[in-house]
Amino acid sequence: MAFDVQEFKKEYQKKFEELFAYGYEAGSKTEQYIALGDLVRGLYSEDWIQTIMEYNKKKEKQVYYFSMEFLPGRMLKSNLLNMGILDCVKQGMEELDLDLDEVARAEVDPALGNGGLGRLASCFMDSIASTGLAGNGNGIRYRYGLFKQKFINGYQIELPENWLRNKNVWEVRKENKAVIVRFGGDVSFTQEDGDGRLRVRHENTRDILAVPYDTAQVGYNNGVVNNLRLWSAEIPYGDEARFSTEEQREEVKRITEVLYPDDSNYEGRLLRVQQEYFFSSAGVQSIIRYFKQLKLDWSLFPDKIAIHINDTHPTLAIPELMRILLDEEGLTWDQAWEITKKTVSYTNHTILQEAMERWPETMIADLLPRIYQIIQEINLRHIDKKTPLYGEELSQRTAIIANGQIKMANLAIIGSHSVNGVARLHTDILMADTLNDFYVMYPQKFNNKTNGITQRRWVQIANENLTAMLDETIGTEWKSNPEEIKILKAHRDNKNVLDKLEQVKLSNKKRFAAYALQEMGIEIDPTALFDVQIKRLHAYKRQLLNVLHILDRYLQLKDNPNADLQKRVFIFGAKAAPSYYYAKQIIKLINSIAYLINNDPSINDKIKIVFVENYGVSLAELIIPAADISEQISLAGKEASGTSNMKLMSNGAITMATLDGANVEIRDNVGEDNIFIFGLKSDEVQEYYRNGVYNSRDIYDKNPRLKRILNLLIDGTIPGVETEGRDIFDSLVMYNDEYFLLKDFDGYLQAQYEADVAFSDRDRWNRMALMNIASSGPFSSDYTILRYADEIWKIKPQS
Ligand code: Z57
Repeated sequence: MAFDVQEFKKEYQKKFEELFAYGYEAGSKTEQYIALGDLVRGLYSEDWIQTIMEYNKKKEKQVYYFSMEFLPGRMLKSNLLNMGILDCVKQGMEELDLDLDEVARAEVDPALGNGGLGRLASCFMDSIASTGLAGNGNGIRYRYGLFKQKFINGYQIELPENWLRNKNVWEVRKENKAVIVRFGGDVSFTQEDGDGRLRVRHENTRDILAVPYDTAQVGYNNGVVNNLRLWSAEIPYGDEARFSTEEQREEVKRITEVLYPDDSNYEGRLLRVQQEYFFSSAGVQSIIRYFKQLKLDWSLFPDKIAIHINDTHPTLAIPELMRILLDEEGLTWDQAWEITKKTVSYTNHTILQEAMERWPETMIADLLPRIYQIIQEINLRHIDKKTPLYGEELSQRTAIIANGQIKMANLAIIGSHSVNGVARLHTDILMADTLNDFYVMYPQKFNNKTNGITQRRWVQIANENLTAMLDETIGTEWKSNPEEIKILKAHRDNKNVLDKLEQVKLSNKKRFAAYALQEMGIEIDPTALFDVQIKRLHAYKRQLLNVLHILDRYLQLKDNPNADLQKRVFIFGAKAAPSYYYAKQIIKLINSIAYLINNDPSINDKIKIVFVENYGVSLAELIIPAADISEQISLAGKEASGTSNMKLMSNGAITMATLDGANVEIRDNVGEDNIFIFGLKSDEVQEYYRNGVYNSRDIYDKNPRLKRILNLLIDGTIPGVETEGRDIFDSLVMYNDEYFLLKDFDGYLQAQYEADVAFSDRDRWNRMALMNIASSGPFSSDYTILRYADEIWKIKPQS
């Protein structure tokens, strides 16, 4: 981008004065940030217009990524990086006596997602633009993002996250692109004269206006600027009379008021399904409007449009597309069904039963009567067609409607042409087990797309030290072609490079140590081993197993203050769903243990525990570059992929892992010597579930080391956790330990011991870190997205 430092300084000063009517020096950080963001938006606006015009002109096939969640993180620096002006702006700000990083921190991190699924959507948006693909995001502009987490007396407290309190400089409200989404009403059929076909009349609906807010997705140094469209619910213009009471108006606003805070857990709430239909319908409507303006035959719709649904949350896009093609455009069922199936593809992100969406039939019938009819018809035709081929039993097991419930995964699979899992192991389990009935029927629909991450945010922005070191050592090709980072392997025995790597890590650890001291008053030693577990709090992710290991070390040091153990800092970041009582108990337990251990002088600071408040994208950018160990210890078979495992690996952390999700592929890439693997394998877990012989009480009785640790939970050692300690103890010992923590405990300790040994040999550890960084290229979401484009969406990068 043609832009120099002097020009930037002039433009920035001008922009600030235009916005705030005084000089930038006197402005607050927020104002300084808003002026910069506003200026940056102006700089890409021409490319943004140009990109959209090109797609239209060339009638390029486009993909629409429908996702209930997006977690983009702060956008200022990623936009500057992708526009190629990060260094120029940093320099200019410095000359204006401003610190870019400080100004950038004034941006509110938009928390429009819960965890992995939402962050994956944002990595994908970045990669779609950066690989030059014609792609759009479609989602919800929540008025309040994921709750802000506070700890009070060790307990999680949730506060509303008013992310829009300051101006959002990136979004553009497009009132002229608004559409109406209809709820409720009565459906009837009339015989039209002439062709004699049935026409649908859908009357007395509650109409809600969906207003799009568009945000640019800037590609990396390629001039492409795609669009992320987030919808907001409003009262239709001129319809104010129908929403005369405050309550009626509130009801409209409620639809896009707040993100549901549950990750991998389904809550059958009416408002949730309203949200799902709202953004699915609005998205499909705006696609239809675009397609009609191309003036092509409807049969060409799948050649121009791909709709991808991120998990089952946007599945109502399937019957909604059917509805429009049938009722509004007059296509026959068979025509509409062919188009719909060819257009839609679906990603499954979990095998956990509690995460599977099932809506009561009556709820959908009342809320979306026409959509309900269409789902019934899809189901009837499915059963009619499959029963003679596969028999009654198997066909019925794949029914969309059963026992008064509508199963969204079944609808998503039947109504799409592609079903993918998010890591090799996960996809294998889907085909062999969870979705085997469907795999038998539609083997050609199933495929794997292992998740990925964008190294632009997770290395270039989050870890500037490492970026500089890599540029110096292997050149800059890795930035546009992440696989090229493998060149680093050539330096694995170069002492000079290994030392530099250690210095990079140390400076990142110092940065985190400063944060821990400043924000939490905890003093940590930056030369200690930083052991990191950052992810949603969930029983299957087994933060508790990490806790058992910490308690084991604590006891070892209590017994022998000179025990030969590496100094460690255990870092946790995790939010619990507000209604997930057990997860909240685990938070309280960890905080209590942190208090106990951090304040016990007898262990000589050999263990510190830092549980950061309000973990999210921005804190991840601080923690990940500082990590030595990456904890990926879910029960094998439960974590679909994981993506923090990839981010941590890219930043030189060594993975401590079960063979779950993408950990398996990480091991394959990095090699046995550069990872710590332990625990049950997925098939062993399955076998235990099948034969029911697991007995955790038995392990407790027979393993004195473990027994002593577990007893700490109930003997008053840990202050302030009477009920939590007892409940957690019971879940592990009395209620048979659903996630096999006790079974995996010994293997975990052994792996942790080996990690200690490895860390004490600095060259060895640095070499392992180097090998992890050098092996992380294949986990770039650029490659993942190119495989989606090639194999599922059938779109090609623009030249
Ligand atoms: C979510 O974050 C994930 C799965 C879900 O079904 C829902 Br709902 C939310 C996560 C998986 O748990 C991770 O293993 C995976 O890496 C991530 O989705 C992205 O695929």
